[in-house]
Amino acid sequence: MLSKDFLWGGAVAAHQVEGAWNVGGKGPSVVDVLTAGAHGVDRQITDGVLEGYNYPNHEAIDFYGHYREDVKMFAEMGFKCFRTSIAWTRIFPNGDEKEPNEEGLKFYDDLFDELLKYGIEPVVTLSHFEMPYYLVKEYGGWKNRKVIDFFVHYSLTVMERYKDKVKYWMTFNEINNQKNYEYPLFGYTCSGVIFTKEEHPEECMYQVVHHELVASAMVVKEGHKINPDFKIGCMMACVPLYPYSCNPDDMMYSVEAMHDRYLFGDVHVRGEYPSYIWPEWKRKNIHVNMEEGDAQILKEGTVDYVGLSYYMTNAVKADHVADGNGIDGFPGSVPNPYVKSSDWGWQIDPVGLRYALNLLYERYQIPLFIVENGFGAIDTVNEDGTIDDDYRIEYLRAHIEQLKKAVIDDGVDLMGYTPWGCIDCVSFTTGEMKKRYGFIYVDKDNEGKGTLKRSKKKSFYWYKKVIESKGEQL
Ligand code: P53
Repeated sequence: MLSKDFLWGGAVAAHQVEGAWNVGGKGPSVVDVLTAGAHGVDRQITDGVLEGYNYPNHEAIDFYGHYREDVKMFAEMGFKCFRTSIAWTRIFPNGDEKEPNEEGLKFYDDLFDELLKYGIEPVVTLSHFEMPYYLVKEYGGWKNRKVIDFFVHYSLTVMERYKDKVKYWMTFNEINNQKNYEYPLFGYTCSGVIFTKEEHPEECMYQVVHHELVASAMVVKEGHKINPDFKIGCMMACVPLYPYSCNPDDMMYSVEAMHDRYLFGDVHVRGEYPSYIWPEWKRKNIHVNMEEGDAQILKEGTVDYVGLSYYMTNAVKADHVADGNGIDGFPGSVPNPYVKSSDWGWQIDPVGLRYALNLLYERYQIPLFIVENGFGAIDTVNEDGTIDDDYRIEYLRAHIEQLKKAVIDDGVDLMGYTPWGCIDCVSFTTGEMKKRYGFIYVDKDNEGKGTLKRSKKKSFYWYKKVIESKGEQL
């Protein structure tokens, strides 16, 4: 059985739920210039906020105005924790100010108080695709080493402010997304840089990542001084890459391809770059500028736990390493004939979750936390207003079964489980509303129309039972 302290909950990110993009002194962030797209239609990055475009994150689901009502529903499901992020631009609208914006700080005080009122632990991501737009325009995003100082100042400001309210932190959401440097959305949202516009895109990507890894380590180190009880983690998109077959070439290629996934966590957890990266950089003529003292900082700021998102696996085939990195895949990835896919082409593989947890725990031997998992699907509202999302229940049930095996049969130290988009929110990759993950339905469509009314789906009642029974009643 899972322990009674297991952190059952749900997850969102500020920009995907809050809305109020220019309210309370908030400055624009990188997602405020992202238009709506669809499956197969890329979100555009516009040059500032322009007339005549649909920017779905500007209003999102107005969690800013509805959080009391929403938190009450999380409490009704029995959440032990709730993962969200702080919008950097509510605290530092431009990013380079010395003094924080009090109104922004106050909002998160109120939100965390509301959660704690119900005994729900806030789990907070410091940077979830929301860096200030101003830092992109004026400083070139994370290419610029100065951004390290701005981020550290922001992080320590909020850690100091919420030191008695928030215990669980994560630095950068899915820092490894940007390894897919050929797809602009990822570099832009992780780091405020469009790598394809750079002379040596891959080198530039590693340079910004180095800055982020240093910044993360500084925050871990200094954060622990603010409150030694803080648990500060990293966060990685965990997409295990299976060898397509037992052909030794496929097997070996999957090992190589996994280096690209692991690199980020390896530095976060072990405090140094792994052995495989140096020959790779040499082969590719990549030079990353590191300053004296960086190695020391990385060593001193290793994380307390690994947060991960898990949605899917991919299979890779050595003789398909042709077409570069598409949005859905990795070089050499081919459909896995043994698993089905969602309407958005994400492969559904619950056993892959147990595999992922084993991989990471064998490698790092520090606690893991599944901070995202879930099923993006189109929901239909019945005439009486109910929503029968059995497909979502089925997905989550199968994944929880596997995570239990990882904990109970394999001995993985797992802190908790927070399904993604516990309330419907704006999809990150497509900007759509119709790609829904929630236990709670929000009346809003892709065009931004709707009353924003909240209602409970069938999965709401199911998840409540799951938590009540500590994962026994699936
Ligand atoms: P949407 C790829 C693989 C796994 C997770 O995505 C990913 C991605 C895309 O980078 O992103 C996370 O909304 C991300 C969330 C996001 C969620 O997955 O496109 O941390 O912000 O909403 C789901 O369906």
